[in-house]
Amino acid sequence: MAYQNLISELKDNILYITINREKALNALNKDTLAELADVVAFAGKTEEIRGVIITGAGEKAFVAGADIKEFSDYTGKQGEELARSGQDLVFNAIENSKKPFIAAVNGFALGGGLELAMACHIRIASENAKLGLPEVTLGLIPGYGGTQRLTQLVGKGKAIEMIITANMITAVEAEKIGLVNYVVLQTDLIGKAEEILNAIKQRAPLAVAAAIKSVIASINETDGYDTEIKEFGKCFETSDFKEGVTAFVEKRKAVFLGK
Ligand code: CO8
Repeated sequence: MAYQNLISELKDNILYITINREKALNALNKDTLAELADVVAFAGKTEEIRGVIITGAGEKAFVAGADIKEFSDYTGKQGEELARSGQDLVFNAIENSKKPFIAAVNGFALGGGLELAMACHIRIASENAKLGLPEVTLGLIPGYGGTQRLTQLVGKGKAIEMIITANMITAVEAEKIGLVNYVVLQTDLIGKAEEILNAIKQRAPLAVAAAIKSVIASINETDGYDTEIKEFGKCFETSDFKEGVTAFVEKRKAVFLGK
């Protein structure tokens, strides 16, 4: 697919998405968000895609936030609309996707950039990455789910501190508080994400999707246990379940078809 602000490439069942506005530190303007919405929907419905890696162009920034120049004269209503549509079409769509998304955080992940990383299922940061939600320096608060997802990931105390001080933290600090899963050299960043997705690619696709849905239900639904029970039951109806159990008994590697 040809996009103006993204590079998207499908290779070995992995969709690589690079946010490509390097001169603006990959800030998310409206066009980029629309393209992201499109590519996220494409990932969800394309069977061949087993996982997605999102990163930023260049070595300085993952995404330095929403495009400040674009919303500088917004009214409250426009701000609310932008936040709502962005959350629905991009951030929640990523979190609720059947495909695992990994954020490869290659530099600044600020504001909407950190929110994008937090919507992904797994985060890996390069050593030079700096993460933060600096919206209060602009007289705003996070609007793409940051107040919720940061709290879920690191707890109320750290989340409030990060949001109301607007201080950035290093990748190492982020790993310590559970905001990123791994910190690696920048040169190893995509390789680490591929290593994780290559492991996931060996697993039963429908079970992977059911597991993501059930974990996310612990946050977004009133009865996540019930979601888990239903998803657990559905797994028994899949051919992959029969294949997984048969392969175990026959002492061979399972071949999953996602059915
Ligand atoms: N938006 C637009 N342009 C940006 C952004 C951004 N978020 N970040 C950087 N840029 C641009 C700069 O304006 C500059 O452009 P130019 O060369 O034309 O002047 C270029 O990128 C390079 O940036 P700097 O010269 O500032 O680079 P530095 O190395 O000096 O500083 C920083 C790097 C620290 C990352 C700095 O650029 C910075 O502080 N950026 C802004 C970070 C920020 O505040 N992000 C949060 C934005 S608000 C947000 O994300 C809200 C999300 C919810 C929205 C809900 C809907 C409304």
